[in-house]
Amino acid sequence: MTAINEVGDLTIDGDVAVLTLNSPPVNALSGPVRAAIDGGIRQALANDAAKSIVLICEGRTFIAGADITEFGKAPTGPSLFDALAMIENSPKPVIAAIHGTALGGGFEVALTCNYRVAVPSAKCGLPEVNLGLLPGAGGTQRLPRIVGAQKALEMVTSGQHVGAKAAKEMGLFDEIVEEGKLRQGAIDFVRKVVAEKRPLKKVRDLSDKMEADRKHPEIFADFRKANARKFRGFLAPEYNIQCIEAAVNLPFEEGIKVEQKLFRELVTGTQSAAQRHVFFAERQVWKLPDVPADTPQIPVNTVGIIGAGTMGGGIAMNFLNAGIPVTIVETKQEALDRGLGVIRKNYENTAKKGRMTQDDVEKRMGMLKGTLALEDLKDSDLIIEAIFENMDVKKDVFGKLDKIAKPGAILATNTSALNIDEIATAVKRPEAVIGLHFFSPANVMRLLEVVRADKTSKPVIATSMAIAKKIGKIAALVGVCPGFVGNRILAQRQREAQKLILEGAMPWDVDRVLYDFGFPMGPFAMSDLAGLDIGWSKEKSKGETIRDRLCEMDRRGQKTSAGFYDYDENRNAKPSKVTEDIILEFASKKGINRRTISDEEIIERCIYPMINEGAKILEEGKAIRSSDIDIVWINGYGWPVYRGGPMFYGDTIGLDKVLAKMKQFQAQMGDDFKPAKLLEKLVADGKTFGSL
Ligand code: 3H9
Repeated sequence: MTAINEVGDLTIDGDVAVLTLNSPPVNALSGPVRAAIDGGIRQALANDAAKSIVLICEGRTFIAGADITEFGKAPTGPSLFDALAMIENSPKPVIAAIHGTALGGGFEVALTCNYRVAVPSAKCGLPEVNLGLLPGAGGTQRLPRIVGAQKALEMVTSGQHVGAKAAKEMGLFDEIVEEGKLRQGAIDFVRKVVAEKRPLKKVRDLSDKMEADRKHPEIFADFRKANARKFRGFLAPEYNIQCIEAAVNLPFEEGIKVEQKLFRELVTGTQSAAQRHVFFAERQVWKLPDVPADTPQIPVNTVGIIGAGTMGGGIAMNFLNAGIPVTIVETKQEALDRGLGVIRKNYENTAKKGRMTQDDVEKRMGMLKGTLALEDLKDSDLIIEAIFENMDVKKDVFGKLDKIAKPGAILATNTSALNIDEIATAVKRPEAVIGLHFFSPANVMRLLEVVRADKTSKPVIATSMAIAKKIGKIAALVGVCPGFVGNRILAQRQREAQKLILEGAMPWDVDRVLYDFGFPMGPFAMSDLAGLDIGWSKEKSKGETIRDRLCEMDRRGQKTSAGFYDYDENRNAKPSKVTEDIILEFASKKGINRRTISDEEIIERCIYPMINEGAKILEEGKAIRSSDIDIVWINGYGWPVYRGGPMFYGDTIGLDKVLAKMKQFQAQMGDDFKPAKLLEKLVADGKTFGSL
């Protein structure tokens, strides 16, 4: 065995040179890994005994891509193109031996090899699009030459991982070898290649699929049209499509030039920077400075849920999907039956769409027990209260739970607004109390705010984070404050949106600007969807707000075909004259001199106070990191991924610009815009949220 460098070594196994890379955690293509490939192939070529070369990796995976941390830094060592040229120009066959995930640049390395051998559990893919990128090492030119344009388009714009069996069928893998016997399997395969004197297959030379696709230029227009909604706002999918188009229409070398040019544009742009930030933020969010990874956890084998309404039912489905039995409690048989019925209907709808079998439906329903007796939660390891938002009622429930729940059980509340420290005073074991704030629909939305109260124990926090992961959520640990992190920031945007429509904009102006910013919908369309009457009561309504007036007229949102907007029978929204008149009347009563409001002001008024509130949250220690706030807003409120979250966005546009506007607005409109101390300090120090 010869060491090439600190991450690669070469072993001559009879007539086969085996180049092994070992760069934990994922063998990413850092400078040393590129140097090991380049140097390893050179040495293998210089060794007369070696007739062929196997490229294999140690650890959990084959190369999982370029080293994302290197982007934006000065490159060291040979370029990836140099390393790939060594492989592709090798006169001896080079075989990639794949386990784990061959992704991005890693799969591009494999596509440059003459053959690919993999174990059954291996996967491959080009997920660059999820980082706002495109495969920049020949992947967009080689992939379609094997699978054709249509399949290549699907793969590069979705970033999907393809399993070994499918990869073999598509021609991406040449041979599947026994699990655990990859090295020997690859050596046997390459010996066969040499013995049979098979030609040195180069993917770049394949042309039949490209010639066939050239006769169907409509593939691209059709693909763009079919995916327009999904790709809205993102640059990378379109750039990926252009590269596949180049593969079909241009010679290989010309196609590579297009790929290079577009890759450079993306990698230096703000969208990819934002998406790379999100990639790392999603991994950081699980790391809790004062709750180490080895904190003891409480085994959660059974879950109790109090309340079978929309939230309780949705929460229950998460656990049933993960194979954890649930007991759900209601106070009345009718409500219980309704709740259980909704859960069954949701599952049956999924089955109808072919995404689950009827057997799966029955299995899940078989793990769900409905009851009217709170005592039935005495054996639950985790109990989640999901009743309506009333402090007295919640405290009463927790008081009762305290007497019923077994020692060590976690007592969680799904409150989105109430003070969890106060709820915890209702029990003699406040260390067991935590907030698990699910977002509606709870079985769909990825975000979970795990709310740590003053006395919550570390095992309870560690277990809550672990269980969140188990049920497929992304969890952010936050502290107790009004609205926690997500809704507290939302309140800023909502307040400004309401003010703007009195000052001169219309709801559809605000919605359009925020939709164009990248949100799935604006605040007024959102209110119509949710129902304007949430938290509104006919008896108490005094016509004091625009919402009061709309609800009083039975314009309660989409469900009544009218709210801020008018809706046709297909739920298409149209600006409403009625709403407009109400707004104008309100503004005039308040003596507001309406003015033209620019799109720019809508963004600044709605978004900058969110960034400022995020700074206050950080200052108060209610979120651990600014990137955790970004995770909350991306996964819970539809913040566009390509803008990286509110805090990253603040850094991108410049905190000095945000601060200057906040000060200007404060002078004009008062302390709603009072800058956070942290914002002032960061600007004074020339720092960003990302630098904290
Ligand atoms: C590319 O290839 C561009 C080329 O086309 C062009 C070049 C010219 N770099 O996810 P995990 C870290 S773009 C650096 O928790 P899992 C990760 O941060 C790249 N670091 O494990 C984490 O660190 P920590 C295209 C990376 O088992 C640790 O590894 N490739 C990279 O759940 C473990 O990660 C991709 O987009 C990287 N490329 O999942 C693949 N990848 O422990 C991105 C991971 O400090 N990676 N890390 O928090 C993945 O999808 C998953 O990490 C993978 C493993 C499926 C591989």
